[in-house]
Amino acid sequence: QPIGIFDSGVGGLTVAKEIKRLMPHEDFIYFGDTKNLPYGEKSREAIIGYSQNITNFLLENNCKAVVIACNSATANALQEVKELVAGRVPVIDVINPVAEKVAFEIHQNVGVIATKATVNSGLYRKSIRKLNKFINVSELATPLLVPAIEEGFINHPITHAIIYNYLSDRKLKDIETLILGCTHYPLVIDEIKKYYGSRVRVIDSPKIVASYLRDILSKNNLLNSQNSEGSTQFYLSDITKNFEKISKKFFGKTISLEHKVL
Ligand code: DGN
Repeated sequence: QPIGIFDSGVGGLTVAKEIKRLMPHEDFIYFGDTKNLPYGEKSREAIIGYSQNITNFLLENNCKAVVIACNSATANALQEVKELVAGRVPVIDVINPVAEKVAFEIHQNVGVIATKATVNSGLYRKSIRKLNKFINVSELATPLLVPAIEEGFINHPITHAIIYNYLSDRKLKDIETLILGCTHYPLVIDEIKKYYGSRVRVIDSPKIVASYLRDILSKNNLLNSQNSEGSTQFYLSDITKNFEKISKKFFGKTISLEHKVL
């Protein structure tokens, strides 16, 4: 049985890649909702609807776990996705595993950069402070980053300028740790790290989510045997040049993309 992973576009690939690296014997179905992207700018109702449709598709395809590899979908639709799944398979999101880790580390001021949809939900702040109320959490919406990344402007002066502009915001002045609260952002993690040098620790969320997923699958006896080959199937609601370009960078030249409108 495959593991189902979804995002609005290429962002979830940063999570999928880590999951695949950690669990090479697993089969995957990746759904990129490129037709409805960007989720970060959409209403809560719209995000809930997209997430439910994709979850139904993953369940119809017999997935043994659903990974919401999108912060905007987690922040707005986690509860609804869980209700739809109704305990049939585990649902893994990208915010809670990170909040659980960060809440018990030594630092006082944590920053989060994310889309508007994620920042408006305040879910990072709530999840971290529920576990440790001595940590201050400052969340900043950085909406120009997703379109810049989707355009393929990686290691590009435009993205560089956007990053410098956002990270110099007063809200992030005293932070010791920065969470990349959008699955697209690890694609520009080197540029973000360059801004801070060693002053601020930048959290690699996909790694945390991947190991969280492995623990859950292992606890539920759901991991494939070490002999199985492992496969990945990609479905997109709109096949875009940009997805083709970035996904090839991640998964090599051979991947095939299937068009699927839900
Ligand atoms: N990758 C999504 C996230 O983690 O929030 C956002 C992408 C988007 O659609 N704006």
